[in-house]
Amino acid sequence: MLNENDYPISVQFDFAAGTFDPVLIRDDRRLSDLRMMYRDKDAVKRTLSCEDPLIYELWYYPFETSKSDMALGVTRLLPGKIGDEYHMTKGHIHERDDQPEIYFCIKGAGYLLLQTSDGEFRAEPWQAGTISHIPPMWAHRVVNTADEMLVFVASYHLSAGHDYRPIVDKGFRKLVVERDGKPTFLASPRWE
Ligand code: M6P
Ligand code: ZN
Repeated sequence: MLNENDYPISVQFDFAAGTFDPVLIRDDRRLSDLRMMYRDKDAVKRTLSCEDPLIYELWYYPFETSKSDMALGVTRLLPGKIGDEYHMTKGHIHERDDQPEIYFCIKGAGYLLLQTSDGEFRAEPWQAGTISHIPPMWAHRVVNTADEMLVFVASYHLSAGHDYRPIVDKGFRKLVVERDGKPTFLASPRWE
């Protein structure tokens, strides 16, 4: 017997705008939400003393049925840097260790950073059209290294859960910073 949440739903994605309609939940992440993630604490302080810039927008549509759940998320990551470090998502690992995710880069360019709790690290170069599978047990973060907005679509089970603690505590092994106008990987001092 189907209940009212068990029927198919479609939303319409606008590729040029990087938005979809209808959207059920919208959330903003500002520098104050990411202050622990950036290396240059003086740059964070200096910026926050005059403004709290928007780093990314999250657009969600949770599909919850009587048997399962799945989320559609669209992340809109603005171009820019804090100090010399590019704008990025906070990054998280799933609370459930059997839960993967798909990320699909629609617009812009940058990197998907992936890391296990043992410190295995990968950086997947991203451009519009790249689709990445994030296996279970890999923390994930997206970095925008271009001068336009980076938009990606995510799909995952809502039951996966978001754990931000390992990222706040130690961060990723590599920081993505600008050197001579180009994105460069820097070993994080927190891993040395
Ligand atoms: C994607 C999904 C979401 C995540 C968002 C931003 O849309 O992975 O689950 O919340 O990106 O990433 P973060 O939570 O690390 O800031
Ligand atoms: Zn995830």
